[in-house]
Amino acid sequence: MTRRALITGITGQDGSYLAELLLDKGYEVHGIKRRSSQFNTQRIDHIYQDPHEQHRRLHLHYGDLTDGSSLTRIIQEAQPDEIYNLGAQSHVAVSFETPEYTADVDALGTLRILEAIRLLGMTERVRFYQASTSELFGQVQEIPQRETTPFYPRSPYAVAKLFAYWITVNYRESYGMYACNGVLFNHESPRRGETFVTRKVTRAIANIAQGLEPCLYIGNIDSLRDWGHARDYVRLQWMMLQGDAPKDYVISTGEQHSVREFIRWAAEDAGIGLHFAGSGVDEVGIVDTVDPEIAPGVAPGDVIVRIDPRYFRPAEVETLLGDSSSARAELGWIPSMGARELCAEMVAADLETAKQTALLKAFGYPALVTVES
Ligand code: NDP
Ligand code: GDR
Repeated sequence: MTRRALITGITGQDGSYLAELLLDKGYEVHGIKRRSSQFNTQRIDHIYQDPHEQHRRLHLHYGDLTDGSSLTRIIQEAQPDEIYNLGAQSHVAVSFETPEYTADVDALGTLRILEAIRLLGMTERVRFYQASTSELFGQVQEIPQRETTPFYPRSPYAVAKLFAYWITVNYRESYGMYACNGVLFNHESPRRGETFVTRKVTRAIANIAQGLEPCLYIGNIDSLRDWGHARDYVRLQWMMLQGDAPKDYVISTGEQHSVREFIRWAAEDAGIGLHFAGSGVDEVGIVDTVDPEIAPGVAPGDVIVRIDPRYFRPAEVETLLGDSSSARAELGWIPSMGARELCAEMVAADLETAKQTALLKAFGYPALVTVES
């Protein structure tokens, strides 16, 4: 029997990697996408299957986590064995601007799915994965953070995810559902949204190296995070639904680095030696050395990083470091990549795009075709 999975948030970073993984494993994959005035399926275009194909295994449905009836309809149509709830307003800073919407999508959206499963009489059939987050730890009560560390959320996003965490536990305990939380620490990739800090940095540094942008404006560079690769983390999401009993796990690399360190690595990978000078909002990143082959757009002495307080948050999560020893011991999960290698992969991808853009800008389309062929 072909197994069926439904992914909310299939057009996002994790959704796209998870869809790839499940298709590779032979699943029939259903995904929920939102109506948008522009195409929003770029991350899954490479696995897209034409709806006119008879034997396709990827099916996209229009729906929204704020629209309970659409969720019920899709679950009824797709008849999934596994549901991965990855859809969310996932940007912490944006959640301070749109707290009510964030709660609607991230907290009530989770409840709507669980309730649809229950009302459709599918509690015994469906296994449910909830995308929980290290942001639940917020103002950390213990270092490193593990499954038993108390939560202290510090943003509307994190508070909404706290509700989602507990409603998932509640449906497991009340209705005997196979429902579990993956408490995932930050995970990134070349597909990461452009406004999250790692991608913002790798994209801007690549553009600066190619002379497309003068400067990276950034917020709190002292913030400490435990960054892993998204591909490793979606593998774990699948593993969590294959067990004998549902259980919540913390997932992390166990390595911690600062935003400042990440910026320096990205510059290094883009052929730029960089040092920081000044302090507070006057701190800047200055170019020391340049490899002109990779970074023709900058010169020693250029200031290419500046602090902009508009990126500070009303309440910050200063430090996160995970202890994922339970997942490693019980599920055999091991991350394949640490933050340094991850940064190099992201810079390489963004440099490729920046080089193409620079060529297009300088010589037009024929030059790009000549270089690529
Ligand atoms: P993304 O922001 O890349 O993707 C979010 C997805 O949710 C997109 O497909 C988006 O659609 C969809 N979405 C947003 N709003 C709605 C809505 N109202 N109805 C239906 N779908 C919606 O996030 P990631 O892939 O990085 O993260 C996946 C999940 O994991 C999220 O729930 C996130 O909060 C959580 N998480 C992420 C971590 C990380 O470091 N990446 C760490 C811990 C948890 P569209 O493409 O149209 O915008
Ligand atoms: P985070 O990720 O808030 O941890 O949430 P993000 O990359 O947005 O921020 C990480 C840290 O970097 C600091 N920072 C900046 N952040 C952004 N976005 N832009 C900036 O210019 C900037 N300058 C400094 C932030 O203050 C923060 O301390 C991510 C999301 O994927 C969530 O959905 C997920 O739950 C958590 O990771 C785990």
